[in-house]
Amino acid sequence: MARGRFITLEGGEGAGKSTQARRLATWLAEAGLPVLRTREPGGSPGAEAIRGVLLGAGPWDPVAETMLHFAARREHVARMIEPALAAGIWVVCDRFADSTLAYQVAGQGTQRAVWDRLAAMALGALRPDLTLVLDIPAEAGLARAEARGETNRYETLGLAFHGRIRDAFLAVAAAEPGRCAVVDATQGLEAVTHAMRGVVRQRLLDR
Ligand code: Z5A
Repeated sequence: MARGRFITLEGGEGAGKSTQARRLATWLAEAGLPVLRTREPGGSPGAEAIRGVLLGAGPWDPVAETMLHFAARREHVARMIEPALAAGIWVVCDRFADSTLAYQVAGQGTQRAVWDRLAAMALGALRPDLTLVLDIPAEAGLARAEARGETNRYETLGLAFHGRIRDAFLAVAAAEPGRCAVVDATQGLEAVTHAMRGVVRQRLLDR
């Protein structure tokens, strides 16, 4: 049986990741592929419990927060993502390890070496086959998230913080063009969906 493909969606607040992850998973399922849509932090019972701690409490020491994200991720990878991929299921994940690089390393000042060590322990050789970086200026993304009405503690960290997050995602995409594709998330919903489908077709389906 062919291994499933692993697609992650990354980007700042309000970029449209959750909306587009739903659309992408539905589109792949309609094409006849078995699909698991999931999210981080969370995606398995233990990781969802850690999500509650991460979003509800704080502020955390940056290294402790980085470790909590990787603890949740390890649980998610071991119990959900790896078994799904091994069973031939395509996995669409709303945020993954690049978010820790953006939020905890670029945003909160955790050393990159800490991320490298935790990623090696939690992920082994696992890497996404494709990462779609939904790019939007921080101000516009925060405005969308605020208009939706719910906010969590990350959304209150200010424009300069969220600007660093955006730059970090763009830096990851520039450093790993084979894995990542940047999609202009300031476009309307349909245009973003269309652009993402084009990338998935070209990079994964037509090969
Ligand atoms: N975090 C971290 O620090 N480290 C990590 O390693 C990980 C995460 C994995 C999880 O929160 C938080 O955890 C996250 C980073 C941190 N920070 N925050 N906040 P979450 O899961 O609750 O939130 P999120 O991941 O940031 O998602 P979001 O704010 O909900 O944004 P989104 O998923 O990108 O957008 P959306 O929900 O699809 O859309 C937001 C609104 O915009 C909604 O009303 C849509 O209808 C609207 N929208 C979406 N696309 C468009 C377009 N194209 N045009 C117009 N309106 C649109």
